[in-house]
Amino acid sequence: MKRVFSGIQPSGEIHIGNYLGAIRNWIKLGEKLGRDAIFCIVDYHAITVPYDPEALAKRTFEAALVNIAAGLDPEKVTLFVQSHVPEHTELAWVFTTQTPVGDLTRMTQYKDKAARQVSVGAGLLMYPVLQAADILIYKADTVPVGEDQLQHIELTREIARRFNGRFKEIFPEPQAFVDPNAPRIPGIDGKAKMSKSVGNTIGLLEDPKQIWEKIRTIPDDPARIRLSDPGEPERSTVFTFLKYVAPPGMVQALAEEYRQAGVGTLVIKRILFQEIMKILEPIQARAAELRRDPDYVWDVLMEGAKRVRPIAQATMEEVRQAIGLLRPR
Ligand code: AQP
Repeated sequence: MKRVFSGIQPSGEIHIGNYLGAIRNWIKLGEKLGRDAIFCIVDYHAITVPYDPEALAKRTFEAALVNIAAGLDPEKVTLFVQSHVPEHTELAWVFTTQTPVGDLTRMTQYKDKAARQVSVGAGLLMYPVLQAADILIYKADTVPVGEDQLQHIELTREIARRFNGRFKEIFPEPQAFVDPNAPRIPGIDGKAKMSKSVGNTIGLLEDPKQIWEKIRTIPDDPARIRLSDPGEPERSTVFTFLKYVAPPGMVQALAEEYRQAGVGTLVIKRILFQEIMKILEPIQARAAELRRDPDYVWDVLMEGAKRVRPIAQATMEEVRQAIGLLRPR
């Protein structure tokens, strides 16, 4: 592993699914790789679905702030905003011309998101092509993501392979890196995955009272109607969450009691709330500090873009020559 790249969309509040599935891994990789751990707030991706232009800049800044608050160390890694390095979209266009439409229409994320829209923009279809450009412009070999992104990373490999075969061997074929302990965090509705655009999230900076209200709604084993009914932890979304955030010994003991109807759901939900807040409290405290010093976040982002842009420019120049463009004299 020499260089990693990953991105996060400023399309809403960053949630514990993002944290457990991706950001936690980014922090670990940053410890190992330093500046070659490159992380990006992908604002051009966030505009592939309907969005509020008034809110985009603020959300982009917030996404950076939350990542730093969550433990991404800007003194070690590189963090920047996608639109500050315009070569990403330039490379995406080149890849667009080389990617069969059929490869894009079969993407699960495209199908899911398109189904939720009245009018589907072409940008939503091209989403994974831009993602491929984000990764390949830095010749990254590893992409730490949640399981939901595996199909896109496979497409990135195909795009690299196709380009290398047709023009010139420029790009590595990057590997996805999914945390086996948290590949896909479900939504608090117990369905699919926790997702900003579905609104089934627990935000990293959400008010604890609001978080508790949400935890109260997490579905329990539907077969357990009375407190005296034995429960099956495997059927309870409360336990699914608990496994991600509480020590295994604690989860095992609670599961045992639950099976014997020795503990009420509300008690387990209280414990889940406490365990989640143990993770979120330091993040929220650090975020409050960063809010008092926004210039620090600005400096991180400006410095990050300044550092990676020459890499992106050099790759783009290789690409322009490889595909046969007339270069200016
Ligand atoms: N529920 C999840 N479990 C594990 N990992 C997840 N990720 C997202 N949701 C989960 C991972 O977080 C990283 C950043 O995701 P993103 O914001 O760029 O896009 P996303 O995957 O599409 O996240 P959302 O919340 O579902 O956003 P919307 O609804 O706007 O598309 C990625 O590595 C992702 O795998």
